[in-house]
Amino acid sequence: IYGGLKSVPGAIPWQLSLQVNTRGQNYRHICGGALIDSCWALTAAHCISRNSDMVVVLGGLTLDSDEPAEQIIEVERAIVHNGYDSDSLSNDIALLKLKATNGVCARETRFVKAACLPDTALPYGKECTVSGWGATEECKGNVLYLSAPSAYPNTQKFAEVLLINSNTCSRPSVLGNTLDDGMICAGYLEGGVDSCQGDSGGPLTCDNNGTHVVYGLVSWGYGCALRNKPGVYTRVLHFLNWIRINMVA
Ligand code: 4AZ
Repeated sequence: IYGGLKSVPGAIPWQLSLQVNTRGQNYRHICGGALIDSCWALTAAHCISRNSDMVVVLGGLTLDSDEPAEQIIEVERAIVHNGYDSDSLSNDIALLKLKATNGVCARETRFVKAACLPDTALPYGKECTVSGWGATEECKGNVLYLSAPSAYPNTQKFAEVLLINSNTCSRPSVLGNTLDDGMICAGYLEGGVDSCQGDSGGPLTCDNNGTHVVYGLVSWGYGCALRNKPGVYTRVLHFLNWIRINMVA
């Protein structure tokens, strides 16, 4: 997260860290994700690599220490959208089925709680929250570096970003004709605040009359926080049927 602030415990209880263990090493953070039900989470398709042993860490604020509120749950199965295209990043969505222990997956606490799915389109210009452990801007002296170089934080961050009209986002001077109906832009055309590498799959949450809905998933961008290059998110509303069908399967 570029710009923004450190999160506080319990503020974003649906945020998870997706961690993989390749070749028997320690689990390491690769992406974010959003808990949507006790046994189900959403992430980006581009976060899923085959044959890797994955866990989700819920309720934790820091990556390097075990916290009492943490729940570490194995991923039983990842369901990647069959229309996912790694070149265009179309349909960049995956469901994670969590493994139950004694019939329970995530236990609801002050620090772990599922977000709702959206049921309606929200207006452009609306302020929503993006969060994760992705790359941060780096300050050197009085110079703020955007896009690169970057540092990875140990503590989760969040930032407020604005939903941006797709017509605006598709202008040649912005992202051009790289967007499809399953994507939504959010951020600031002036730059400075954005999601970045390592935030992928994590939630863009909006308040809809007091209900927190996962409106987007961090998907891609041209650099991070650059002028005229807002972040691109998977438009969760576009995938409701896919989510519902695959959560029963
Ligand atoms: C990435 O590389 C990435 N500014 C994710 C999000 C954004 C840029 C890059 C959005 O995973």
